[in-house]
Amino acid sequence: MTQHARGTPPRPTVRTLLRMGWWAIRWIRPLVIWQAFRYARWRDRVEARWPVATAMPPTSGWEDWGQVQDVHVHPRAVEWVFERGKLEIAFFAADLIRVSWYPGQEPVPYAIARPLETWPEVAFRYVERPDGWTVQTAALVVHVSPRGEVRFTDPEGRVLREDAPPQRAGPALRLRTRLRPEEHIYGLGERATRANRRGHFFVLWNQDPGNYTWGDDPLYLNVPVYLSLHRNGSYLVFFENPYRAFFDLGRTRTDWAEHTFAGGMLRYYVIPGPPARAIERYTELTGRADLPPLWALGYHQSRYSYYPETRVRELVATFEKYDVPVDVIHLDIHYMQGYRIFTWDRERFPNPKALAETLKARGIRLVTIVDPGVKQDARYPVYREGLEGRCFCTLPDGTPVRAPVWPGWCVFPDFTDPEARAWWGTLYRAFINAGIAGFWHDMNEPVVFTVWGERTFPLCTRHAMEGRGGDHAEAHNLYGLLMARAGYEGWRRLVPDRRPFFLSRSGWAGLQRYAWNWTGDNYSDWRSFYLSIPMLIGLGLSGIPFTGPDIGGFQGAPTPELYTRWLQAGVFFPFFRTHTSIGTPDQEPWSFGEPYTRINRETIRWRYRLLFYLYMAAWQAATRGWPVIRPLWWIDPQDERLWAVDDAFLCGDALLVAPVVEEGARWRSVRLPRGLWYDFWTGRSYQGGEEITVDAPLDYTPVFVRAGAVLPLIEPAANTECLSYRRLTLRVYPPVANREITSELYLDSGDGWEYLEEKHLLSRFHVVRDGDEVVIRWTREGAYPWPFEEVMWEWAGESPVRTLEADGISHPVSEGRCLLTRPADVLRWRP
Ligand code: MIG
Repeated sequence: MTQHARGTPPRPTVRTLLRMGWWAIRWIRPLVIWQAFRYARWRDRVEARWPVATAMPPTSGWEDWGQVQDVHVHPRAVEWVFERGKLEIAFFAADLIRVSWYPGQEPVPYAIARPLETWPEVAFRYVERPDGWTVQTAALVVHVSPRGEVRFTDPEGRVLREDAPPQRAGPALRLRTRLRPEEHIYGLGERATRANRRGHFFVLWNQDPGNYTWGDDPLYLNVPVYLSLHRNGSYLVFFENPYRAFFDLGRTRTDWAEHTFAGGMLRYYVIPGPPARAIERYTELTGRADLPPLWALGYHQSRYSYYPETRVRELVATFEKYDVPVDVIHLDIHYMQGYRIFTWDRERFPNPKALAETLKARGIRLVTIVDPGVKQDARYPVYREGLEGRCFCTLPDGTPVRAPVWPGWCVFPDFTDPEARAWWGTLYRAFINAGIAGFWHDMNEPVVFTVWGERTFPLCTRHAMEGRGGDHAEAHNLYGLLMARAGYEGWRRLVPDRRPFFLSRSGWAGLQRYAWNWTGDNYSDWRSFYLSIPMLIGLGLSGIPFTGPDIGGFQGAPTPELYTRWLQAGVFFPFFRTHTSIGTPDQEPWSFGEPYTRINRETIRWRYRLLFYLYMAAWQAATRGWPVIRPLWWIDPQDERLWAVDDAFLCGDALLVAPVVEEGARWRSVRLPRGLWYDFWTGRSYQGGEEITVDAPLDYTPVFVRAGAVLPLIEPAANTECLSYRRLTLRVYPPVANREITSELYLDSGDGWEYLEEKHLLSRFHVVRDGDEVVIRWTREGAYPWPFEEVMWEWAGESPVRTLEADGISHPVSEGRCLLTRPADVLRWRP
């Protein structure tokens, strides 16, 4: 058992302390370290004065709800009255139910995008049985026993999940769930471990781990949601409870999961069904991302920090000199005046607007970092305004909560207060007017500097919680989510006609509605590169599709080879950004000399060639909640051999990416899902369902294309502002069997909201083999005009084709290619 499980506060390891100490001495001013010492003392005092019962769950005193006394059936819910409380099961949809055990403190529904009232009524059947009661919808049967066991089965009677009678001790709650021997578990937000979470112990408490590597837990962003896969099927469960929680997923007892919450209510949603469908439902409940502006899918360059302005201009010039595409440059904390958020250091950046304009003229955008801490400085308008508006967090007696961060003593907005959020949303105005294209939220776990103890606010800090009131034990995990919400809503008011771009380090369930996420302060080593794959898979399965690691690693310096390999994998990550820490060597695509510069340039150019492919995956995320990065089992959940794969992933519907995560490796093996696959680089086909070994020269990372796919490729460009719409290449990977495979291609103007009013063009390519021929039916919907002048059709099959018939007219195919000027409805490839 860990310390956490025994109920004592998490204590950093000696290693972390040493690491943090060294970091602090190097980069934090001595005065601020002194403040961190004073903060720690003060925090201990106020926490002793206002103890919080929900700081940590107790180790003893657990009791259950007793026996069922009575049952009530309502139009959308069934209620069981127990000796010590009640159980309510509410129906959102046939495959979405909510389980609530009362008493308990109702959550403020920050995660929920679609409340119960907005779902159509669900038909369900209620049956009394000798061993309890069942309620049944078209997709799920729930059985409740007289002592409070709850069992979920599919309509055929296969057991999906079995919960033991829950327990409580004071405000704390505990639920044990039986695990099947082969059960695999995915999700829980951001985790530094394998994609399968089975057999691990997790803490759900957002925190800045300093730097992290495999096994460190928790990190910045926790989501109490997971997807479970076993031989009877799959389901998703989401616990709507933001308090500190411990999930022991079969570590202490291999066949049981134990979920312990320090407070709140035992309320969870269960969604049975295949993973893609379950995530669609989960994101219908908790919301989906907006379609990002197209430029956000381009390449981003960052470091801690690019300054002054001349350095930024030089950086842009160097991108041009080396002919490396780039869309976005990120400005880290040194652009500010003494780390005061929403200000500029006028010596370093004399004219931000002019800078943004010249960059924009070259197609490049600026994103600036924003921290939640507001420097305590009477002459600083943000501080004064926030104070006047009573926007900052306070203690129960009204004294402001003050803690040191980069600027020294700071106060912190209470993002659980709608008025504070509204005020905060206005602060971006001047930056938006200066041409800043997006915002990067950091330190929002929230984290503060302290010499000992938890690096966050005192738990007795008060929060508005939309007026109902609460403390930091409840609001902590919501802080990053609500900061993102404040920024996002501010943007939507200030900039009605452009899509927002927010990047957030912390978050909780529903973050996808407001922001992208990057995985924080990793290391420049091979292990951390490897780790980024299961991390992104896990975030995607937690509903957060737009994610990426610091490419090349944050802390330390990557070898040239590591940087190149990481960048090659990054082409397929939704968020494609190089970032590095302060005091590290240059980490730009050309920083490592030849042949790396040439390879890195080509790598980034591939990102731009694949841009509309990625945009399509982004559109799927926005409309269905599907992750962009998917585990291999996504397309074949029954194939158990794929359940534990961590070193390869699917990007969108058609591509399987097998990054080279080992130093010096020039080949690697990969287990392909069943079906036919094509090597993207060599064109060679492979029968899936097997482990194969392929070449992986330094120039590229192995990528495979699913048979039946139509892959859109465009000409690379310096950035998304200067994309050429002269030619679209559609590469056809012929299928073997008679099964129809559908590929999608989504196009619109790349920004703005017109796409919501049909101003988009959704193409579907239905590909099927018909004897010797391959037939493609191409349907198009939406009012956005086809933007390309010509389509180069490419045949990626191994057997030769001689003609391509487009709407009845034959065209010769030469070397597998055929140039057409217009879209067609039916195409036939003929040998
Ligand atoms: O304690 O703003 O994760 O990306 O460069 C470091 C400086 C604070 C942490 C972020 C990192 C960023 C850095 N920040």
